[in-house]
Amino acid sequence: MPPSFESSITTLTGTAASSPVSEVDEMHAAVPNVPVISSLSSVYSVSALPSQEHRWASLVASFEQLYPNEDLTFIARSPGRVNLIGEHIDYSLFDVLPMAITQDVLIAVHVGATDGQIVLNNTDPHFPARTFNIADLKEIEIDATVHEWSNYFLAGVKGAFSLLPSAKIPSMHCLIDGRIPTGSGLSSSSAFVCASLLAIVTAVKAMAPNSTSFASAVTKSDLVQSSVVSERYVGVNSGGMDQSASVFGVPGHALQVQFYPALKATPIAFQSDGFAFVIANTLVVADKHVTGPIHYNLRVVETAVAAEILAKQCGLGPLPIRDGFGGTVRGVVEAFKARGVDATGVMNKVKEVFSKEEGYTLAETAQLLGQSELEITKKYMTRFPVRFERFQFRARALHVLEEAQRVQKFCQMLTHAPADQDGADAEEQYLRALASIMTASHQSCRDLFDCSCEELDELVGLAVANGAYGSRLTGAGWGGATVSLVRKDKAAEFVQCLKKEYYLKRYPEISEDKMNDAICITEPALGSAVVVGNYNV
Ligand code: NG1
Repeated sequence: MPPSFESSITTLTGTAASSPVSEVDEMHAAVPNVPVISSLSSVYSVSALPSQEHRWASLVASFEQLYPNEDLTFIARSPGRVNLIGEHIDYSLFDVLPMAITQDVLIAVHVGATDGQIVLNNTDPHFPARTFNIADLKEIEIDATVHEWSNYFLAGVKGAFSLLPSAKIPSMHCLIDGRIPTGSGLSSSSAFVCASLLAIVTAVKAMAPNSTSFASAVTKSDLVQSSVVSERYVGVNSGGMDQSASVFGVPGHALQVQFYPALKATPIAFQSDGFAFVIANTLVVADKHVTGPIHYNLRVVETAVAAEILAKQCGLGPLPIRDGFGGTVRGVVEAFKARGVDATGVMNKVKEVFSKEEGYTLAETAQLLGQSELEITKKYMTRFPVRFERFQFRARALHVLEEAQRVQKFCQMLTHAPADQDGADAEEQYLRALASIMTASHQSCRDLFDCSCEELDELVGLAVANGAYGSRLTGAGWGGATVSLVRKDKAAEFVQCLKKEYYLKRYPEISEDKMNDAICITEPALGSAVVVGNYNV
């Protein structure tokens, strides 16, 4: 098994790292850097390579056409992710199990023009070109209320300045090519922020005096931690799963990402060859930057405030806080554990403290917390505003606790697949057991966390009816994609069935290309990388 990558959690629970890159390198001498790669075959799997070679060649050709007098210095890449299990628990600091996928964001960069500008072009014509003066960047404000594509790059700029406070960002002329559908639950936004931050740090490093290579531009853990903090500038009170998966991804492995007591990503190899994961996009765009106040950001508030109330009502004392924001359910579990109360005991406490199944008004919340409504609003709902009638503390906390247990069980099972000699029956039972955990996760997301939607439920139902062992929404939900566990030898047939029964029924005009983008058999892929040199093979 490849080693796990560990680093201090301080920047996830505090502000972004603030050490110059040389110090960062020394500090993390034992922590792997983002790789610098010279060949596409190190980035993509054999099956993905032909179409990726074509895509990269066309990106390079477009770059040369756009900037005819400028060399392509490097291409920064960060992939999306699919989460196998562990939904909406990263911001409560519980483990999750995502894997990086082939679909990614590429930023082709020329470094070293003398115009003092960052020029951003996008291969997608929906995203018009943008230019920024480098002199303005340090003070630049990101208006999170405006949905503007370049905000994600600017979030990367913020991250670069927090990582390298005295960095001199050089002129960068960029062409961006993103292949993760937005709002699909596959983390296009985090991949873009990670790729942007990586591109900027790599450019700074490339232009630094005495720089001889691109190596050691940034450690993986610094890239993750700064990206998490940076993405919050775009208006989402983000957890850390997406950035961890995007950066730490290992081909052929899922990643058990831990946030407590320190950020750690442990690759888990799939022990059985008999199954595959299929991602199917509902094509319902889940735009959490728009719906944050009633969906994602509200859930972050509900779970944090639920934790604070539990601590107060059960006399647990002050909880360690995440990001200056509030306590976490993980903090509650740890405090109870120290008092000899196990997970079932904690669930009983949740039911006892939050006995009102209909939820809690702000006034009732204030009473439970012993704080004024104004104090609560200021602390939890000002930087990331939310709208609600009643907080659903009981259902949210129960989902978090149960989902955390499902992740542990799923990880244990992944590492203990039946051996070949155990026979086909044993494997069948194994796959069924794995999948039942996924199905329970979907039910909990639907019923307790209320983050599913009609189309997700329909796709999950169709998946199971068409032979998937199990299926669930992946990512934030409210639209986006599902992930299904299927037999490898049945995966292609399964994809055809869903095309017929979901896509062609709901979207009769849909093209074959669009369907192929929407549903695919996925493989765990490499995380972030800088590619320099040969962009063709
Ligand atoms: P997506 O699917 O990218 O919206 C979001 C969060 C994750 C995690 C999941 C739910 C961000 C950038 N991503 O993912 O951290 O909380 O929802 O499990 O906020």
